Amino acid sequence: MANHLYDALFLPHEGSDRLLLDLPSGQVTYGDFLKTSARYANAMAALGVKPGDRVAMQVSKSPEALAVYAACVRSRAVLLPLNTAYTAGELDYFIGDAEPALVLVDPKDLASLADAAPSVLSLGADGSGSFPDLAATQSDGHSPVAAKPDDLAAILYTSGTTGRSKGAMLSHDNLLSNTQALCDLWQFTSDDVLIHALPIFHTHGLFVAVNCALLSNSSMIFMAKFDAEAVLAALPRATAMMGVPTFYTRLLDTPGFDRPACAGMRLFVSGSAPLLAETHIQFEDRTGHRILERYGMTETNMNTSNPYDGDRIAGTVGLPLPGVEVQVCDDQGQPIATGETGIVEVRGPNVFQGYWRMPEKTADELRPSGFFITGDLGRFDDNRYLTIVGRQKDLIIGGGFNIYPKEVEEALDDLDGVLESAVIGVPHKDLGEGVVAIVVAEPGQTLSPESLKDALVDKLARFKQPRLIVLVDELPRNTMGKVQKAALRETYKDTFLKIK
Ligand code: MLC
Ligand code: AMP
Repeated sequence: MANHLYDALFLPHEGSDRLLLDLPSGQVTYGDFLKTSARYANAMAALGVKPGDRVAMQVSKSPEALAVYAACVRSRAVLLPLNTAYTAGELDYFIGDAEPALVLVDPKDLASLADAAPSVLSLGADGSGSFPDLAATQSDGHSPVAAKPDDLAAILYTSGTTGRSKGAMLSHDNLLSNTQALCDLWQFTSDDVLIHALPIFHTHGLFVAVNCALLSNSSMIFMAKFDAEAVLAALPRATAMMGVPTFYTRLLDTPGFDRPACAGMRLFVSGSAPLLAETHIQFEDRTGHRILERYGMTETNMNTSNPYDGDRIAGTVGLPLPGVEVQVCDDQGQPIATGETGIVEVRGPNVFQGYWRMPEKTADELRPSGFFITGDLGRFDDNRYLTIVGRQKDLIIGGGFNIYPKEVEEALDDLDGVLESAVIGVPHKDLGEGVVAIVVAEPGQTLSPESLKDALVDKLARFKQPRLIVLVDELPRNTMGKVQKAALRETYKDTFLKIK
């Protein structure tokens, strides 16, 4: 029986003794990885997980966590990977909304989440836990469940400008078609060794990086998290790396990161946030490599990329990927002239199936013609290179993680003594953008930035918490009464430029 994604990404590797994962603690071959995934798929079936059911996972990055992805694909279950930084409160929402049949958590969280779903089991960073224990009793033979191109493979939650987070539904073919385009364009082959230092709960680390390695039969140096020294030490064994801009600025700050260190590398890819042209130039001066910048998002996978052969133009995100249509439009969705700035819209086999159980939100952002309204502002040059010039959506990107000001403002406004707040992103030397909150106290109330920071600890993931909280008497507003965020961004623009 055909399983669209499994047959392309995993099946060719069954029984293979080729290296898939190179870890500080040892090595994992493709064949062994797939046997683990078969045991996991059998364990899921034993727990009553059926095709189409959701499997949520908030666990540390490990080979076993990656095997859960493969097990979901072969079971036609829908993977719901969750950022390890999310607090219990944030997790409640995702689990309530997605109604997973199985939730996998870190062993330390097992007791508090025991009732969150029909089955809640643990999976630790070292591969131990009640889920692997159950899987150890299962057979390592498993026949993949049939899956069509449009069947769902994953739901990835992305925050919204207003209201609740939305689950972007990605099909088997959304993932496979994009992987095929990227592997081809970036010329991945079985000679490649990819440095994998990204988290595996987002599109970049899970789908762009892992799927490219799987499709090309290459190996990954699989790191629990990004650490510039560890990457430097791994470079002589590697050929390629994918990262967010912070990876590259941190590498440039690392002694010994130079041309000889990068001699065996053929490709550095950057994405998820804007790479400064200045970083691109500094990187080339230091290493001789031109970083290849590409542009994507959770709902669409990857949309554009600078070429592998040909001009990689600093400050641009390159050309539309083969098979992907990109247009720059006015508010009505009408394409505008080359050189003019408008809203980027995208159509193609990469574009998601809609937001989980949110037909209205889906209709707001996905046109009947199939074009997805990204909310990014861009402009084409005469050679069809796209430059992202800003965002129409009110979004902050810190270290490649998205932070929606509205969510932070709501958390602040809920606190005792807070009248209102405005949250902005300003340039940050290390993370690209850092979060600043400007807060007004209720009349007669005395607040301190420290007490507000403390009060947010259990409400928001650490990466969303403001780095600076400023108390003011009133927020600047225009004549319409709207908070002037541009003025606030100007006032606080230098806050994080000196510190790291
Ligand atoms: C960590 N911190 C962050 C943060 N990451 N704060 C804001 N934004 C972030 N992204 C906090 C930590 O909690 C800590 O807080 C402090 O910053 C310093 O931590 P650190 O140890 O220096 O950070 P580190 O753990 O090294 O993480 C930085 C990072 C990481 C850049 C390596 O954030 C990362 O791996 N980012 C990748 C994100 C990603 O994969 N995005 C892809 C999305 S998909 P304190 O104060 O407690 O010490 C997508 C689509 C596409 O966008 O196009 O790809
Ligand atoms: P996410 O919703 O986490 O998938 O983040 C997607 C957003 O990241 C996009 O809508 C863009 O705003 C931004 N993004 C991704 N890649 C780039 C890039 N190369 N340059 C600028 N912005 C980017």
